[in-house]
Amino acid sequence: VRIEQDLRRALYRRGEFEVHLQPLVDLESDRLWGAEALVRWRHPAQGMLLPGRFLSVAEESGLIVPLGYLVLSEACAAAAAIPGLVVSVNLSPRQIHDPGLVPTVADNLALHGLPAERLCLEVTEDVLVDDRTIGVLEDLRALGTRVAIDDFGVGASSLKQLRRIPGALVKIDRSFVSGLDSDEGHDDRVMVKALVTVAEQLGLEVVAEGIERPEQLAAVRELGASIGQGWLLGHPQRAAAFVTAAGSRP
Ligand code: G
Ligand code: G
Ligand code: MN
Ligand code: NA
Repeated sequence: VRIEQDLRRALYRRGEFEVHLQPLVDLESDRLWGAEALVRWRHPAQGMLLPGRFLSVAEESGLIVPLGYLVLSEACAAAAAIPGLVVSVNLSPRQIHDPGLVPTVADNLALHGLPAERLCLEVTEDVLVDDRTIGVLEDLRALGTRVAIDDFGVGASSLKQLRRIPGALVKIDRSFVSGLDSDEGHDDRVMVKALVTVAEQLGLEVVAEGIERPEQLAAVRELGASIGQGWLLGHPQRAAAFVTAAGSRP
């Protein structure tokens, strides 16, 4: 209850939440393709809190809905300031089921003058087993936004679900990427290769997450992932700093 009150105050009275952006890099051209929006809580006493510390409370209390709209708005504003950039925003189950989601996405695109294809919405594969979610994703795609399946390969869905979301980006969970450069990485290589093959057949793009070392980058490239994300390619940083840095990128 205390953290919930804290959260409410931080959101409505103190403006303590901020959006950080982490680069998504086109692995063919090495150019900046997009950025994932990651929320942080600049807590006055506890310093910078990562989502692991407050997301479950936000989700259970429903505060994730207004917090999510704040993230959406800041993410769209940042993307609109960087020519061609795609911004990717995470959606929790509660957000997906909020009746205001689709109209609010449409409002934000209009308000920030952001073309719909430059907004991507990330859901985890677990929510794909729910028909209601698929309906919402179809409505979002009808607006023209992109959809990404986050943390793919570790959840409760199956490869079969991928057919239900044409055009999606598939973000391979970082647990598959972490072992790619080790001697024991054979199974992970097999798995990533298989995912890329399935994705290609279905017309989906593959994003490799959690790239920390050059050997992992080389491996995901060779295995055919088209977009990369991870500390090697860039850490999350405050949206304003990201926008400034992107302006001076080659
Ligand atoms: O950096 P990291 O600790 O930021 O993120 C941890 C988790 O929090 C990720 O799984 C990510 O999907 C989730 N997350 C980060 N930002 C948001 C957000 O704005 N909304 C939702 N629903 N989840 C987020
Ligand atoms: O939404 P998702 O769970 O994919 O959120 C991405 C999470 O992964 C965030 O917590 C982000 O900070 C984290 N992350 C991003 N790049 C790396 C990386 O290279 N290594 C690790 N361990 N975590 C990363
Ligand atoms: Mn994500
Ligand atoms: Na992820």
